[in-house]
Amino acid sequence: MTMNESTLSRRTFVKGSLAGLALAGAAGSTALYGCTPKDEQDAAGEGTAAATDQIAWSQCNVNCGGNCIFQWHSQDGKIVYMETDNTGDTDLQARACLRGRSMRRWINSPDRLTKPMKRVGKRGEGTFEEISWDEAIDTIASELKRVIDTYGNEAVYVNYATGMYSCTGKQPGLRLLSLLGGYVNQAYDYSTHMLQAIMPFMYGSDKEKGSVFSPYDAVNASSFSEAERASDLVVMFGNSPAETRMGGANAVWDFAKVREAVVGRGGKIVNIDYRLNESASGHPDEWLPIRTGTDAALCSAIAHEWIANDLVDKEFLDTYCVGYDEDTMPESAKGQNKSYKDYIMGTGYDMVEKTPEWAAPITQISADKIRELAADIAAAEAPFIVQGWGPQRHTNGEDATRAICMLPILIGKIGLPGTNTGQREAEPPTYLVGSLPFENPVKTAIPVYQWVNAVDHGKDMTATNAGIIGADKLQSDFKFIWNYAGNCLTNQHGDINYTHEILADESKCEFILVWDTVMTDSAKYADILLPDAMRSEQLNMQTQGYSEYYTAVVVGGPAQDAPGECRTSYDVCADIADKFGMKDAFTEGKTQEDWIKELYEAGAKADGNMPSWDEIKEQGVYKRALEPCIGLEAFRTDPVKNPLGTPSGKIEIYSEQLAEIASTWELEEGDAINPIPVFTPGFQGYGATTEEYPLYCAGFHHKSRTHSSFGFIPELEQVARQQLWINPADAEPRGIASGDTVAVKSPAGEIRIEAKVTPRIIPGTIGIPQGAWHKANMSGDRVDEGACVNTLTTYRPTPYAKGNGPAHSIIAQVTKA
Ligand SMILES: Nc1nc2c(c(=O)[nH]1)N[C@H]1C(S)=C(S)[C@@H](COP(=O)(O)OP(=O)(O)OC[C@H]3O[C@@H](n4cnc5c(=O)[nH]c(N)nc54)[C@H](O)[C@@H]3O)O[C@H]1N2
Ligand SMILES: Nc1nc2c(c(=O)[nH]1)N[C@H]1C(S)=C(S)[C@@H](COP(=O)(O)OP(=O)(O)OC[C@H]3O[C@@H](n4cnc5c(=O)[nH]c(N)nc54)[C@H](O)[C@@H]3O)O[C@H]1N2
Ligand code: SF4
Ligand SMILES: [Mo]
Repeated sequence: MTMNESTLSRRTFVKGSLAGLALAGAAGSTALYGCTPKDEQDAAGEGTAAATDQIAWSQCNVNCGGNCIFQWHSQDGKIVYMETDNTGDTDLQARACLRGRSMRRWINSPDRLTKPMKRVGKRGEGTFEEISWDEAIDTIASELKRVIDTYGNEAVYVNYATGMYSCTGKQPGLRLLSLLGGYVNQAYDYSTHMLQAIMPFMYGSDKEKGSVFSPYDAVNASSFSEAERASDLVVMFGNSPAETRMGGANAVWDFAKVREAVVGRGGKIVNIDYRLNESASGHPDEWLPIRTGTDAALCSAIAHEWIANDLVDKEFLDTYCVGYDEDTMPESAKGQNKSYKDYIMGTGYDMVEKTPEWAAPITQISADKIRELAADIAAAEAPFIVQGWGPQRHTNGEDATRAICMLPILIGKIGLPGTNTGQREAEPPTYLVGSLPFENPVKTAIPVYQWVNAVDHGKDMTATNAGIIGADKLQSDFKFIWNYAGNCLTNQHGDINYTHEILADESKCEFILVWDTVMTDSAKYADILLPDAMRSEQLNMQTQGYSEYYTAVVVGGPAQDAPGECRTSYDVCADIADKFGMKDAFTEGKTQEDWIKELYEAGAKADGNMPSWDEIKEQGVYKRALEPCIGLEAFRTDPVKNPLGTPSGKIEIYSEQLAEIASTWELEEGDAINPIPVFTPGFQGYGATTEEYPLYCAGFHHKSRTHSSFGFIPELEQVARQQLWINPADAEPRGIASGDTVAVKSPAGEIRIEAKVTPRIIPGTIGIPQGAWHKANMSGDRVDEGACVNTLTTYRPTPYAKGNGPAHSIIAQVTKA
């Protein structure tokens, strides 16, 4: 399809759309960012260029979750500028952030991949030769066939890759591979790995018995809009919507309203983070600095304070929970001092009393301050305790994430107006449309972070030594990796230097297919590298799944034709299927447009209010508001009628299942799985610093990129630079000033980065924005001039989740370079 077939002229658009363009001009935000050519600023569409100006709707489909709306303006088949959402109620406008608004620079970048390529140098070296689509498709098909025939379908793995959320994003590949017998599945994700694995033991995940835990639902967490409605104290643990939910209809917008409402009614916001993040920026009084990786120690001390002062809600704990104290311990653990209260009061587990004085040197928060926070939370009518995913992306993440949830549990502030369960604010997955269907015949799954081990020694990996799910063990090492729209082969995975060794060895993984739009670090490891048409260069549809008070579907495009020989993955996968005689099974006789229409119409039928296909193609956007929600409200109202999906149907502070796993799994030395949420330092966590690596180091999600996406756009880098956050107390003795280039070294590798000396970070911990592009000579010194934090992370999956905890748990040294 060329753009002319489906794009609308501006005049048609003005007539047919729900909201006129008058609002667009009023917003003026494109002009603010310098994207609107002067002669294009006529808001009503009556300007000189109107006759040739074409509008196409599309979306930002990167994985920040925002799915903000693009309104492309093209002339003569070429995008000239972009506006964002200006339709309907201003509260429901999915306005793109600066990254989204720079999408034109990505789409029209001279760095775009435009032709299929095959590797000619060593794997990882990045030397390629252009080939024809025929050769690329032949090679992929024959390698797939060879690997499946030789090793079986469990040798095929689709790598974690989040660069393209669209109803036709990665699905064509998954549908193709499913038709060919399948591939090994992923359990959990890089976002919520430790949380997603461990939380079901506490809040339950069994459909037969009750609800199924998800970090992305409106059942286990309350929405920010609920905090806005009724909370008088918001306590945030490692949660920064101003950095991680930046879009116009995203949590940052709602959080602004939360602050206004909560502070307005005399309440407070407390933002617990190792750095003064952007959400607390401008409100430094809200910041409570904590040493990275020690939230569980803080929460334990708060628990101690409440127990010592008789502030816990014993009735709630007895009725709704298992394992707070001896009264509700399961039979198997009774009389052994294994309860949570025993742990806190020093009569069980490590026999150490978790007083504020105990926690102070661990957390770097004074005992007085801990007592003050404990008193504030206890005094609040409706405390809204919420965690981002930073605290769980640590090597002790399984314990840290549950420890935070203990706060609302201990005082029974769950399922009530204005409260939250300790989870991240709700992101109700209200999907208005589905995506290209497929069913993978292989049921085996690996914890997603385990894939490098599966390449190296998959056949040795079992349920009890590697967390394999759905089977006792893996049948094969991974021999074929399919990597579509992801940079997790290296850049976004852990320990790039180690992963390089594994991937560069062609006797291990025998074939790597990468599909991207630019030459990323992961792309350098491709055997065949395919150039993808971007979503704004094809008909695109995606539903909003993350915003908490709004959902939408966007249909539109292309805004311009894709450059060079870029094709849609749907068409390419159909051609690969053809080599197996399965083209008809793959397409069912439908084009991509046919599928999108079918999926849209199925969604429209279910919703009732959605416009017709013809109308949505004209109007581009359909959206509707969602109501505030209270996590675990039904359970709170009637725990017998609405039990949780745990074995007991209650909140399991002590999990018998976890105790069983702890006693049967084979764990690495130093690893522990704990049936109750305790403070464990974790690998390269508290107490692990040495003379060689005297600092703690953590990453954070950065506003100038979405992971590594947008990382090559210089204008964005200029706005929010890749800098090492270091406190003056750590910088001064090292002779480091802001702007200096410094070397950061960890046990895994070394980077170069510019220093930002700032009191916005706690002393003793340094911070590095994650997602910068790895740039090192891998056959030389391997020093990473791009400052990718994964040059510094050590590949050691966490004890139970086998997850990416080391992403934020690093020890390091900094010196002037
Ligand atoms: N701009 C932007 N937005 C994004 C993304 C992006 O790359 N860029 N990525 C998106 C994706 S896929 C995801 S999963 C989410 C990620 O969302 P999160 O996982 O919540 O983001 P992080 O930045 O890792 O962590 C949130 C905060 O926790 C802090 N933190 C780290 N360790 C600790 C700790 O031990 N204790 C405490 N109290 N705080 C800690 C960090 O400083 C940070 O401010 O963001 C999404 N949004
Ligand atoms: N140390 C550390 N590591 C981390 C994290 C951390 O906090 N610390 N965060 C982790 C998290 S939460 C996540 S979700 C992962 C994310 O890691 P990834 O899923 O790898 O995300 P991106 O880095 O955004 O890579 C997306 C890729 O998709 C490509 N892409 C974009 N659009 C298209 C398209 O239309 N077609 C194709 N074919 N390609 C496209 C982009 O160019 C980019 O290379 O990173 C994880 N890694
Ligand atoms: S990066 Fe995220 S917040 Fe920014 S425009 Fe894209 S979807 Fe929206
Ligand atoms: Mo993520």
